[in-house]
Amino acid sequence: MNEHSQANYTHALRTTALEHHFPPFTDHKQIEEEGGPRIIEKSEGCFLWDTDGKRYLDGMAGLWCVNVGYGRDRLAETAYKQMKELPYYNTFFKTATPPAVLLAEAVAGLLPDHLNQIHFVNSGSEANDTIVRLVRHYHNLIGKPGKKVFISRENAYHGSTMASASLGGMSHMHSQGDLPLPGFVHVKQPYWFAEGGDMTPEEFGIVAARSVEEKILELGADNVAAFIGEPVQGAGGVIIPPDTYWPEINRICKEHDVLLIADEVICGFGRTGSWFGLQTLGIEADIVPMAKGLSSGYLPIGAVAVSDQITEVLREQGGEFAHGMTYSGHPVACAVALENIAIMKEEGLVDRVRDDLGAYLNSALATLSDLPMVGETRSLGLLGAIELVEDKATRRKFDASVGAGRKCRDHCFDIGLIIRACGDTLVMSPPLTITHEEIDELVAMARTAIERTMSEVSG
Ligand code: PXG
Repeated sequence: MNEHSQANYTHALRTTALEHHFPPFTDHKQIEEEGGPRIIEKSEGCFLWDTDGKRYLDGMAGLWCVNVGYGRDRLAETAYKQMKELPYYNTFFKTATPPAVLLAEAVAGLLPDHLNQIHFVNSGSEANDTIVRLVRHYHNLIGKPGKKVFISRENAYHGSTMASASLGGMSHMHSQGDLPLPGFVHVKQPYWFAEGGDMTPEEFGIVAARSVEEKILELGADNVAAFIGEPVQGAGGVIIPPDTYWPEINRICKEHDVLLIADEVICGFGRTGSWFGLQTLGIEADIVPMAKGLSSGYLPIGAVAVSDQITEVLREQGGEFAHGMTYSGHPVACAVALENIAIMKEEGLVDRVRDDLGAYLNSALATLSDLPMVGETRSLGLLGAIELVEDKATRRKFDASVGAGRKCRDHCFDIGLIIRACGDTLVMSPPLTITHEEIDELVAMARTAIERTMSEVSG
């Protein structure tokens, strides 16, 4: 296509998008004013191209999911082969398919010993919705019908359906759809940089964990079903808890007989340098939702891993588990996920994050600390964050009306880098295949974007 017809093509798609495509997590009026969405059309490795031929380094791995990077022929060939063999069959009513069975075995093999049963769904939201039903059902079966309330954290993200958004702690989501539903409460997040005040991170980790215990005591342990937390909060701003946090949460959940759910939708599949974030951080979970990196986003699939203790009760006393979706354990998605795990193992991607890339990203981000606007950089594995602040010494944030994070994110796009802004926290989660040179490129582009933002906000 020549330049002229390429521009026409882009314009036509953007206009049609405005006419017919009702997009998620988008201000519809704003994209209309901007002439429509940017249209991403091609990919390879860690890079994306839009319809104008502009190249972007994808510092987000899509939406925290393309762990093996773009352009994997093996995954495309696996999907093609499975579609020819058996494009669809369900896993209801005493039936299964080879990919579903083999993927369940593979996922169980990556998890701690007590997590052996894997229930498939199509997304992280469905995984968490499923867990709400499953946990309530379990407590009814064991004669503790009062244990129904879920404790989560402010600013947590657990999905977008009615129950998973109720589990989440995002107030701007709650205000749409009259959420949370009854039976969901939220406590302090372990976000030292924003909320730790004069405490050391270690002291604050204990305080944040104890807010769970205080809530349990307030509600009565007989009324509390479970606590859910992401090992590292992703969409909330890559919030890496102080070292004291998760050990204290383990103690509290055990002591008060509260199930512990580790939401691994972002942290799972190598992101933190172990197969699961719970292994990196020592979380003793009873139930583990996952999605995203399970198939590296090549096809939609999620899963819930359930402890032996719970599955035993469901098997012995539960009768038929009356829950499932048409596409639960879809054979093509399962086959692709299985191949995705095989690629990760063969290329040693998880070890690479633990032994090399995690430290490399950490030091590369730290070079940004000389910028007056950078209050902190932090990372764990290939989850990274840059805090933009008005005053470094006191960690004082900009007034929300300044929109520093949003402005900086937009500069990144202009320069050719995709990272996300959670308020004024820039976050990233690149493919696990990223090279040192690409990390250097990412950080250099982030520096330019922050410098442009600094001159913009300081007049
Ligand atoms: N749990 C966690 C921890 C997530 O990050 C979900 C559950 C829901 O998964 P599904 O597959 O239903 O989207 C998520 C999803 C963002 C962003 O803006 C993050 C997610 C989804 C959309 C946007 O960072 N995380």
